[in-house]
Amino acid sequence: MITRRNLIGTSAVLAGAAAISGRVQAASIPEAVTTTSPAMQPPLAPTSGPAYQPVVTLNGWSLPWRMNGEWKEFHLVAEPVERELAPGMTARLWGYNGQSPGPTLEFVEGDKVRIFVTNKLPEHTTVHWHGFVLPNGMDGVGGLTQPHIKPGKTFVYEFAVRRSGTFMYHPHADEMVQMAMGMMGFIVVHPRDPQERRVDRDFVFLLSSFDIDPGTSLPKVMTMTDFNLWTWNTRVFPGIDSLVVRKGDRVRIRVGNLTMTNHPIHLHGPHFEVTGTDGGWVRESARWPEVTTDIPVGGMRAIEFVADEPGDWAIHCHKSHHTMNAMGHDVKTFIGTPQKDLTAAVRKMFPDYMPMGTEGMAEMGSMEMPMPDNTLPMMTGFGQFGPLEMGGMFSVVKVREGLARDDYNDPGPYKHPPGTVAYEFKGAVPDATRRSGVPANPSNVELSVVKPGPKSHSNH
Ligand SMILES: [Cu+2]
Repeated sequence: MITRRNLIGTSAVLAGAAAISGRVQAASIPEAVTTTSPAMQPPLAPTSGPAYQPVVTLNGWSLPWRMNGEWKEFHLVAEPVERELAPGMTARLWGYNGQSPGPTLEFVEGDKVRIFVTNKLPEHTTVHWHGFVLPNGMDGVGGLTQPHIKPGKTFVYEFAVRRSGTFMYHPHADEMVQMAMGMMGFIVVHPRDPQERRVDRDFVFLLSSFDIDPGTSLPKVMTMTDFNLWTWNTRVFPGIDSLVVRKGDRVRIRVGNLTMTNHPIHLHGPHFEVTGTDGGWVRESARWPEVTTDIPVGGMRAIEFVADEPGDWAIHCHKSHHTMNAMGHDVKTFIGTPQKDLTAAVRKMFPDYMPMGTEGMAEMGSMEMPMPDNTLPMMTGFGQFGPLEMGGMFSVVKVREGLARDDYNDPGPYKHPPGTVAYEFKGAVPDATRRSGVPANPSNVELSVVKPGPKSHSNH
């Protein structure tokens, strides 16, 4: 639910804000629209300025703007926020306009944009427009290109948008802390001609990571690589929206990476082409098909495919620890180790001790174990056939026939045509036998070594 927050001075201005000369009147600030719901908002169709095909932000929304003369004006508020990572866990973060990530900004090639940034954080901040070519003084690097935005202050960024593509915004002030706290957002620049690079559905999400101890809600900002929550738009599976598409749709998915490691994003089913990178659109002749595309740190990728195969197709990071929720990384590996004796010994000291991992970790996917409040199971989420044993960076592309053009509602699990689901073999299974002639014991193998050198050729 989007609500409007009235800032001091707002109402007085709206009437008289026509004359613009690059410098704005102090009182002329557009409303800061805010929301706290993690529900995906429908795409925000433009009602002023040039037309474009809006994007869909997973578990997010796009920020409304106002036209003020030839300027498109937005208002971002940097502030502490609460974000539900998935039902059962809420994190205390910093973000923009009620949320982390902040709202998606949608511009059009050639737009002149003016972005008001109000700082309601306890420390100074700035905003860097990641990927944009703009006047150096608008680049948002605190200390280098501008004074920091002190708490309580509002700064104005103004620049012309030169090219279409996929971009991000984030602070460039104490960014180690501010990005670890969730400050980031997506920017999409649409082509001036709405028919150019047109797709039917255009999804965006940001990769971020947090280190939050089970039972707590504040990220540990000093963590550098050993994060325990790997998120898309600051949500973890099963809290991440499905990407619902209509069979036959041309689909674009844009991903930006603001974590401290790369993420190989893998899509089951449809093959895709990388059509955009940080630097712009990929020429058609230079595209190649992939099923996994690596999103580098600080990088952005746009992938596109035609949804011609109905089904529930997994899309996830292929680093398997990144499809887990909060987990201890210093746990010993016990596969194949009987823990019976050990368990008895440990339980004398810790009555609640539970042995794990003797037969792998799959048991974690369905077990109910006592957990502190405000945390999530390491592996979670259920499908129509059982536990998915996933968390973190995982979602599902749901390709369905006969959806309406703007229908993004979850259609539920895929109904497989009869005879198209993997099934149990009920016949007799013979014991495995070794092929004759293959020695079972390496020590029985006789090696005949031919030494290199002039003499070794005598045998040829
Ligand atoms: Cu990953």
